[in-house]
Amino acid sequence: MQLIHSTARFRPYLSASGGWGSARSVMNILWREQAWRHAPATLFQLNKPKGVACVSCAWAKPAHPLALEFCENGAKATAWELTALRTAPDFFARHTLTELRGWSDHALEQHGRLTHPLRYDARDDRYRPTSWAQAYKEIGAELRRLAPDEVVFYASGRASLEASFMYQLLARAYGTNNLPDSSNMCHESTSVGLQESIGVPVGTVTLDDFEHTDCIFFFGQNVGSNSPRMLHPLQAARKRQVPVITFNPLRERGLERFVNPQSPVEMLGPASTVISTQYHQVAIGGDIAAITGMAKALLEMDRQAQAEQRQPVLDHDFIAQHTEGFEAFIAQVERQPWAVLESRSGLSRGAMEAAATVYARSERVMLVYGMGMTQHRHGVENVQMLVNFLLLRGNIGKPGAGICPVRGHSNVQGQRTVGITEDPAKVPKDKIEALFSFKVPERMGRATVDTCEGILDGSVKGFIGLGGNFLRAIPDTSRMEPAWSQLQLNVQVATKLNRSHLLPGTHMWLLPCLGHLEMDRQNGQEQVYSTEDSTGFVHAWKGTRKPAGEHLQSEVAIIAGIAQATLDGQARIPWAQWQGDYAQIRAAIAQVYPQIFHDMETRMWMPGGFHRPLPVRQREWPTESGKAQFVTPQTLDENDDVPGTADNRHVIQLMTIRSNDQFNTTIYGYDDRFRGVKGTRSVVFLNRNDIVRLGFAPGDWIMLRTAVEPEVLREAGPLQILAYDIPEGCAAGYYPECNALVPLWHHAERSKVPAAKSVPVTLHAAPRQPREREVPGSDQVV
Ligand SMILES: Nc1nc2c(c(=O)[nH]1)N[C@H]1C(S)=C(S)[C@@H](COP(=O)(O)OP(=O)(O)OC[C@H]3O[C@@H](n4cnc5c(=O)[nH]c(N)nc54)[C@H](O)[C@@H]3O)O[C@H]1N2
Ligand SMILES: Nc1nc2c(c(=O)[nH]1)N[C@H]1C(S)=C(S)[C@@H](COP(=O)(O)OP(=O)(O)OC[C@H]3O[C@@H](n4cnc5c(=O)[nH]c(N)nc54)[C@H](O)[C@@H]3O)O[C@H]1N2
Ligand SMILES: [Mo]
Repeated sequence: MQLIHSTARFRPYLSASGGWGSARSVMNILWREQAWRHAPATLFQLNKPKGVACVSCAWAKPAHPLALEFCENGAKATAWELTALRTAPDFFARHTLTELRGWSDHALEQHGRLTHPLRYDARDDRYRPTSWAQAYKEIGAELRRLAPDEVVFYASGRASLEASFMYQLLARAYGTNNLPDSSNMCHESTSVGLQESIGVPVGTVTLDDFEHTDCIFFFGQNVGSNSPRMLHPLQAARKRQVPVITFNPLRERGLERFVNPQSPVEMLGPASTVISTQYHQVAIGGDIAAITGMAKALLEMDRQAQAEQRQPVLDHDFIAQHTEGFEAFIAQVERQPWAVLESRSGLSRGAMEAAATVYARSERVMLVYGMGMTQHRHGVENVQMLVNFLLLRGNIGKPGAGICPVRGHSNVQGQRTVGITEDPAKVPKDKIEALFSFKVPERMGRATVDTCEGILDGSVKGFIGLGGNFLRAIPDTSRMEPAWSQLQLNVQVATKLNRSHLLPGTHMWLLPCLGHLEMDRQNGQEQVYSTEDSTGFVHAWKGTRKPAGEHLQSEVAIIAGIAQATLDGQARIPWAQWQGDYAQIRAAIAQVYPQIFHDMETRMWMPGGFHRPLPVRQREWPTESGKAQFVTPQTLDENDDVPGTADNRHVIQLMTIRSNDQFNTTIYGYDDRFRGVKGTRSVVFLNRNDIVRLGFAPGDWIMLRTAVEPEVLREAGPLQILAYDIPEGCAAGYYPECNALVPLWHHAERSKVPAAKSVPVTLHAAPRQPREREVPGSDQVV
């Protein structure tokens, strides 16, 4: 059920991103979470060398941080974790799970931190407290009853390198490579696409590059809400007159204007920094066409320059020496008529030429991108098209240039580095086998979509979740929920209650863990842990706050507990010793991955962390042929399920996006300040011409239905229509409320990232207008 708040309001937001709006928003959440007393001290330590890891995004942590190296959303995430509110056993004595299923995502998490290990009791439909020892013993027994390939080990991208390394060893020693993770719904298109194009699965840009670049492109990434700390280096670049060229269907405020909330001069004065110097509102799924257009313009400029005996526009030496596939790519570009590129991208030829002109003038170009590129049917081609564009002028492997995927969770990139992957070929099998005396299973494991398929057909019977909110994050909600409650074993390690915990199967445990801001003592010693950020830097961190409860265990301890109860002697892994001293886990990581993690114990404390080796930065390409690859896209449409023909004009492409008041499925509140929405998430953003053409009016309540595979009814709503500045034929709605609309099979080819940014939908009048405050469980603060 949707939340309809009595004070829903829409009013365009006129201010810049950052500024007083940001400061106010931080104060509100500190107040609501009753975190006034202790959170500010933690905020001062965030993202500092020897400080505390922000639990929010994966953006880089500078060696020379600002006085306050955190953003509005990092502060919200901090307050959310350090809340004084608790969800203790007395809460579960009062509420059955049937009742809690009626609560909103916001109300569930807002109730506060989990405090006790819990086991579901079907007799009275409640969670009851249990002891850790009992929980491990019973979970171990259930795991031994199941066949290893019937169980999956999911990880959300927050767990530290230490916990992640142990977790993949647990899965593999148990006998399976079933290691789905949140990046399967996120940047897997990057991992697949970049690996093939340049030979590494990660981005090439570091913070330093922001200081040397002379042009930045942004594709499908909402910096103001989702990686706001990047606005600081971006603002510095803008002050050097570096042009920023953005491609995004929405005019996102963070990409338009910014006021640094830490600068008194900016806060008190009228000036904000203009971020984007060109803003192209590309149609959803129109980026391949837009980049093809820019490449076409560059080719024409290059020919002209050569004819006039001026310096060529393309970097022909680089292309000849370092790349393959250029001719095929160029032939494809030349075949596309401008009229087709204009209609597919939704941009004029002039707009594409204007962007190409700035690109041609710039010597060091960086390209930043996010979910607007990866979450499409052709998400992998999208990523590869970005690389093609950079290769045309040798913009990889020199200072100030490169590709910059903006990762999500704080350690999502690092998890993959230390072995969280379904593919056994991607882990150093021989080293693991020699060190830990067990055979790494050979069978390919399940990633996220395969896991969902297995839950649907019954072949996945057990689910261990190391954080996250799997059931809410995956597509096809109405098909997945009933199947989820058929699991025989479900173990969730979490800090807060969420919907994945509320549909128990036969045996279900909810295990509360320490948050990353909290002090982790083992054997009387304070433990530290480490993460890898979005730019490939590895940092050490330490939690400093008093834990939210005396019964919480660390993720490392929980993994060790389950492992010891499950594996008898199948492997020689010193679980108990590791739990007592995390430095020993790091020593093991360094033994398995010496090139990246050698001398980790000292290097991880360097200001700014240490960088993993990235040969691509020196133009060594670890691809099969040793060259970077131009990969010719097979189509101009990022989503070709519903052809854009005249009889399909009632079909609209929906992207599911984040508000400024959420972290994934964690909903802090109901305002999306930058987009002018207040007090509700039950809206759909539409172009005014589409609204009228389809026979509706702004303010009408509608249901959205998925237009592909119509024999299966997939529906979301009721949602209120909001007339918005978005290209025709495009719509936006919020994730996770709209996840029911995304068919499970509607994912990127090859990476299987759910195509959450392009769901073909149709609009239908809602059967009734929802009543105000239609929030079950509204004893909660909303
Ligand atoms: N505060 C906060 N921070 C977060 C998160 C959060 O939820 N809240 N989530 C974290 C996680 S896990 C991740 S992965 C990242 C996500 O951060 P982003 O990558 O910014 O993801 P989204 O918010 O989904 O926004 C995608 C952007 O792409 C645009 N877009 C959609 N479709 C297209 C398209 O076809 N072409 C183009 N060019 N643009 C398009 C949308 O308008 C939107 O601006 O942020 C991380 N940081
Ligand atoms: N339609 C649509 N679907 C999407 C997306 C989209 O843009 N559109 N985005 C996708 C993306 S990019 C991602 S990354 C996924 C996110 O998927 P997940 O990572 O699975 O989901 P989160 O919402 O980040 O998980 C929130 C929960 O994590 C738990 N938690 C918080 N901190 C900790 C901790 O320190 N330890 C442990 N053990 N638990 C903790 C809390 O209990 C909280 O309820 O969703 C994906 N789904
Ligand atoms: Mo993500």
